[in-house]
Amino acid sequence: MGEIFKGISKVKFEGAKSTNVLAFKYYDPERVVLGKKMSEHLPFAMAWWHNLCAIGADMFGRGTADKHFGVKEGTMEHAKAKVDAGFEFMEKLGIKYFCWHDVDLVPEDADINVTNKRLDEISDYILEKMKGTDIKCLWGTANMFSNPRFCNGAGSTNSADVFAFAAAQVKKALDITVKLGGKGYVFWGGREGYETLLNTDMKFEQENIARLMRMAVDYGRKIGFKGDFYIEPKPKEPMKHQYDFDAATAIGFLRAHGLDKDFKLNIEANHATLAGHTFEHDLRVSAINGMLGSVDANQGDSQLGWDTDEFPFDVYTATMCMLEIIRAGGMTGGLNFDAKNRRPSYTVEDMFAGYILGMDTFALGLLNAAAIIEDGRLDKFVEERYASYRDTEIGKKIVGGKTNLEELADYASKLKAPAMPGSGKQEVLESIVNSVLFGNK
Ligand code: XUL
Ligand code: CO
Repeated sequence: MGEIFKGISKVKFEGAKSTNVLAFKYYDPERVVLGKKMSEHLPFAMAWWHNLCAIGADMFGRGTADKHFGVKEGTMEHAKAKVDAGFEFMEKLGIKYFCWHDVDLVPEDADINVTNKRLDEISDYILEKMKGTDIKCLWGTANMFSNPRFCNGAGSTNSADVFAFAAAQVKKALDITVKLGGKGYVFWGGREGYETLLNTDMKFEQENIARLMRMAVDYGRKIGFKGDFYIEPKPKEPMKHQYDFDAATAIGFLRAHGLDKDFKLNIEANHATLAGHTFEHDLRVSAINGMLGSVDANQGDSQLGWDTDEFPFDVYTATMCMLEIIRAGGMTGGLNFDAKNRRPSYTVEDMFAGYILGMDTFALGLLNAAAIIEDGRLDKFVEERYASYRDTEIGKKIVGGKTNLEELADYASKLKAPAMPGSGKQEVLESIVNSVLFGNK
């Protein structure tokens, strides 16, 4: 197949003053930040489902974008055209990774054997395409939420047959992930949750999810998968209650079931905010538990209560995200744009513009995070905020585990003035962030 995105050439860095819609203003892959190239700090990935499959349909209207790529949809020819389109898209943007669900790659047949054959064929085709490029698979996953059979979940389903079907899909998706050299394998528990407790054995359902994950680890390791398994937490949508509510819940689940050595987390911005957290909160929770694996980079809308999967535009949030990633010493995964164009943005130029926006936003986030770290005032403040545990005898005893309630009660009773902890200085710190970000404008 010839060029698909005709008229769009390789997207280049032109700098902040450029007015070229199809140029990077801040993402300069070769620029060195904190001793590493921008492209190494920012391992961007393309999400197969939004970019190559989604056409802007919603429950009130059909699609607005044309993703036929010149051939009939729902055919293997179309599946291959999507591969061609995806690789051309990634090469033009300089994106080095891609992520997929099994059913994003090929049309699903009623007979899983037919679907699996199609997956073999398309993965051969993708492997061929990867040759001669530096594009790699970031992670794969099985879609265990769209097919009606999964209406009660996959691992959490009430039906052993449906569970077996989910297992078959995970097995095949792992085969393809390994074949494509994927760095990770994701479980997003789309329908692993419940609508009402009236019909739900919560304990049993959670144990069964863990059983499915354990089988995935055992099989994956058997076929040579050395990467990380990831849970992608999300509190709700499509189910009312989802078991992987947020990072803390998912970590507790993994530890309770002995899965924490093989799993890390894939944190999605819009999922964290749906859980009532900031994006950086869930990143921090993952990082302090040694489980920050990968990121689904997008953003939600504070006025809407669902997952809008928008391209990242909020530079403050991208800054806080990059601060967390840098402080965690990086991630094993990458920054996957689990993001889609708004329905009225239906042109090919919009597809590119979405990624350019996201990549520039994260480049700004990286530059800002580096500036905040180099400025040092925030880190110093946090360090000094806890200085009493470092500098006083009683503080040292507390963190050293060398005291008890009796001694502390005695100590407190002798304190002359009521103890105050020192100002948190939030406004001062926010002002520092602004002055580092915006300099002498
Ligand atoms: C859904 C979502 C998924 C996962 C992969 O909200 O984020 O696309 O990233 O299944
Ligand atoms: Co996601």
